[in-house]
Amino acid sequence: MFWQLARSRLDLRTPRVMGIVNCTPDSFSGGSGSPSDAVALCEAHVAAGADLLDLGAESTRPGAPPVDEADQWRRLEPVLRAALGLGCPVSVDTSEPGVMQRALELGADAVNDVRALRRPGALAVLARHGAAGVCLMHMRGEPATMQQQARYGDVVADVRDFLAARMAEAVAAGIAPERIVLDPGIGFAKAADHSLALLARQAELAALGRPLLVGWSRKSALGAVTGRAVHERLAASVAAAVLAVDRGAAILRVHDVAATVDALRVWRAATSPRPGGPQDAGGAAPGETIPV
Ligand code: HH2
Repeated sequence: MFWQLARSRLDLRTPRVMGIVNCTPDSFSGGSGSPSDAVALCEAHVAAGADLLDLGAESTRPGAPPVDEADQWRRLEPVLRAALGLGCPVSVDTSEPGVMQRALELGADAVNDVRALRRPGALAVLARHGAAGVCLMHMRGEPATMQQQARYGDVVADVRDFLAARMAEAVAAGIAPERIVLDPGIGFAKAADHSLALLARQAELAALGRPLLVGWSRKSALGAVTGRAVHERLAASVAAAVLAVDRGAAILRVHDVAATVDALRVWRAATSPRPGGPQDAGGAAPGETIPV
């Protein structure tokens, strides 16, 4: 299993860590301040072992105001330019086709869209950029009002059907399946129990046949379970991350890279065949990024 990105193929036989860089003043767990602060965070994430960076310029927390294309790009461009030189793939977290276009022209490896390419023109931008990756995420409505739409008969079936339909539409538009990863959208138009059901039954989403990217980091569902405020959710975030990879998630979108990388080392040590051990079948070592 791999994810085709603009400059590489990301080997997903081992789970990967995506470091969050919010170039925003108002993200739910705090923004990065100035562009130089955001670049410093990119560097810190890479030093801590991030496999990918995800740059966003518009908060999607419940109630967040929209940020237009020009303002998103003003926030993103200097950070993206620097991040692209750090030696790891960079995705841009946006739903705005104009921002996708500019980011891909500058060399971004992937687009991460919480609206799953539903804005007019978004599918066409990705179809034009032959190799760039895309993450399609489940959400209902818009961040400002999405929590009013957190009503489901069977949330897992709804999310699965939505992701299957968005993937089919993307493929029909000319986006190859190996460019796509899928995300259930933890906390997006979901009450805590909905998000927890998506973790409990994550295998039903993995059955869609594309890698799963999940973002549990500091989310409110973890606050509901632990009673802790946003910046006290590290242990809960790491626990959810490990459970998610144990149930087949391929990419973890996180704020706390170093802690997640350590937790994954323990998970891997406990679950992987050892070289020369009884289950070692030989072959290539997982975890390599293969240049295009
Ligand atoms: N969560 C957030 C933003 N983008 N993208 C994907 N694919 N999956 C997620 O779960 C996800 C996402 C919200 O987290 P954060 O970026 O930290 O906050 P904000 O949107 O307030 O900037």
